[in-house]
Amino acid sequence: MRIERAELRHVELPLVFPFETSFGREETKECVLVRLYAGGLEGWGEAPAARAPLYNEETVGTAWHVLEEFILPLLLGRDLPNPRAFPPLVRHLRRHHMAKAGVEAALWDLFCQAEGRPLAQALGGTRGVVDVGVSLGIEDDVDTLLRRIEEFLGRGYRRIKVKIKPEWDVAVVRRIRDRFGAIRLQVDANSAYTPAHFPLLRELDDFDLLLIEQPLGEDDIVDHAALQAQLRTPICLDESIVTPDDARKALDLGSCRVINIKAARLGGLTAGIQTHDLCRARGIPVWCGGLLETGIGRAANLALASLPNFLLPADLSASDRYFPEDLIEPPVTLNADGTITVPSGAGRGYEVRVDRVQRCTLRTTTVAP
Ligand code: OSB
Ligand code: MG
Repeated sequence: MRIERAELRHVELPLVFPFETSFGREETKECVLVRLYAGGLEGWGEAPAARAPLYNEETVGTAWHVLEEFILPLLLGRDLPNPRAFPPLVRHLRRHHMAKAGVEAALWDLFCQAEGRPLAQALGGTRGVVDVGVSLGIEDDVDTLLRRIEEFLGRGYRRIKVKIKPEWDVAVVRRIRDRFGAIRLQVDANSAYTPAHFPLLRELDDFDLLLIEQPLGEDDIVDHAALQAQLRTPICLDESIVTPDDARKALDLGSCRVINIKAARLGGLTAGIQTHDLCRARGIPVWCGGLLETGIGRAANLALASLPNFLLPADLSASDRYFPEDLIEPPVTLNADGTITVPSGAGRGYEVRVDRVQRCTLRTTTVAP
């Protein structure tokens, strides 16, 4: 299929409530949307780089720059046999994984539409519903967080993830356990701790958490191995796993027992599948993470999360957990049993509400060959 033209959009959407992690607080969601045109079809993808380089090194600005100047010019006017031909095309461009992932997702959407098949099926998905949870940020006080958890349990979420950081950890988890008992609970530190915190992190071992996500530095699988050896609770790596080969190394070292797969962090859906396959071959469970994606990015994550080795609940919530108004239709909804149904339509399986995309666009450009 010949890729004729591309459109980039820097969008900003209000969040239903602010999201605070150990690295900062977001009141709105910003990202770059990629729209590809080919043969009368439109493919959409999301590069979930944020406004500032806090989760990783990418930003809306870097993604825009690299997409416009380097990635899209390699693609436009070209005849691609399928989306798996895209990663080799951009392999020589170092990193910028979110930018690449946005284009790859749009290509998958295009090709699946052309073939009339759902994205999940093309990726190798094997289940029609995905078990999900909700990721909740740091709040001003524990009572506010407990009220949030109660609200989301009431909506039917059956797995809760809370963000932690030094001074907002053991006591918070204890209050959650005291209040809600044996719910499925996990924590995410986004790299907020150092080896000096090992005694404190060992205290978290008493709370039967599903996992402890990325406690230490994103560049440090060595100290994570030392910590995992002291814990009963599985460590799950997020930021540290940037390529499928990083997963191999972390597993060889014993740095974690679970891996969070975000196609955007890994450079695309193909790299996500490769990481999934590698973990599956080693008996390591994975789960699908999120970056507060709009419905466009979440549709791709949902399709990926339908692969067989996604064995723990995903950070994929209903549209109304994130936005007053999502960019897709129908919105993503939660089933009564705490799952989300994988759509059966061709491509991403949701309509893009271009009118809403237009309203939240801060900047747009067209790139042509
Ligand atoms: O570390 O998983 C993370 C959001 C922004 C940046 C990092 C992370 C997150 C989340 C959100 O936890 C999960 C979701 O999209 O629901
Ligand atoms: Mg994380």
